Amino acid sequence: MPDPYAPKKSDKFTFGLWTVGNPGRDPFGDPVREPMAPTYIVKMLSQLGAYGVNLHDNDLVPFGASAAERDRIVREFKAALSDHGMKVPMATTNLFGHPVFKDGAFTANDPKVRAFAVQKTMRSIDLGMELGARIYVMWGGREGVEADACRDAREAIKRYRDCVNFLCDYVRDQKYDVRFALEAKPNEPRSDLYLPTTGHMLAFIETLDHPEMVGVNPEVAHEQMSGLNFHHGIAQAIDAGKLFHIDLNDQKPGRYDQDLRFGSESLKGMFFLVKLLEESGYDGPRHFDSHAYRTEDEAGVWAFAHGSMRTYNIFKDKARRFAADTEIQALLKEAGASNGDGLGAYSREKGKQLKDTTFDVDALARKGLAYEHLDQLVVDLLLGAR
Ligand code: GCO
Ligand code: MN
Ligand code: MN
Repeated sequence: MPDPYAPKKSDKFTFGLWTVGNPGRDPFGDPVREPMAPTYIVKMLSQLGAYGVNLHDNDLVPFGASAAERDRIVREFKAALSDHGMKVPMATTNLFGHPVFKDGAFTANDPKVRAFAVQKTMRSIDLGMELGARIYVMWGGREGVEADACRDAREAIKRYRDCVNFLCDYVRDQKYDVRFALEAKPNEPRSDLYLPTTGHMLAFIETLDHPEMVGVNPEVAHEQMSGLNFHHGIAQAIDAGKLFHIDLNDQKPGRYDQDLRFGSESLKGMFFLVKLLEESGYDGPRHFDSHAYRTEDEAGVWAFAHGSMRTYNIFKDKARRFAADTEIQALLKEAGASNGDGLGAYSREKGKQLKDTTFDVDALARKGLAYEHLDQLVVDLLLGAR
């Protein structure tokens, strides 16, 4: 019998080159795995059923490569994409690896560093366009501080805005068909990062010159580092029409950015996330921004990649079962889960009527909501006891 959870191209699963290509270096230890060529990653991921790969400029073209070298690398990479039927839906810029970015990129105090960061991003957007990307992610890797004395935080926000506005105009001028997705993170690698959550990003976007070109790329681990409920943030991004991309992984609370395999820790939270994505009609890539444990060899990396996609598909199936489960649905109906009856628009008459209405608040307060039972049914469903 074919595996019902096997990943398929139509599932739109993508991985960063930097994710499966992560050699397992950490602040305390050296790499434990050999580097993998991007063309090899493309082949292997395609065989596993992935739809595409995403990249930072320097995941593909080394920092400082000559124009001729760049063109050769890109040519070979494009050939691999076409040989293996793989897409590059998203591209991004590495604005954190080189020491020049030690004080940040768009927010750095030195205007030459800010200008270099914008130049690097423009070139990296060109590369993304050449590879067919339609989403451009901006993650402010080192846009933050250890010493808050170094600048007024309002100045940092203003600098970040100026750079994003400049890049939006660049893209418009080039007539590139691409949208930007901003990724928030509260800390790491800096002590504190500016624009730390998806909510901050959503508010910031409205202050841009072209807010319609810019949305968000929320990451599970980043919001969980802040102690937030990830799927609530996603619901708000969807509600605002701003969920342009998503970084799936997992995270234990109160730790460094662990980038764990999707769904390996927060079973219930990730179930509700997948349910939301699937039921909302989100049709963007399901991108995994995570990596295999440092204990793994190459076989472990592919087990990690396969497991990420498989878990997503299991949750998708569980979401279908949740919707088809008559007991769960009856409880939801009883609880008024979809009852959106509201007051409607204000009128003086309606306001007066409402003020004069008498509510039996004790009766309302007495009513049990049966959420314990409902939640247990979800647990049963997730644990396979239903
Ligand atoms: C991290 C980030 C990055 C970004 C990537 C794309 O915490 O390291 O999540 O992986 O998503 O750089 O911009
Ligand atoms: Mn990410
Ligand atoms: Mn991350």
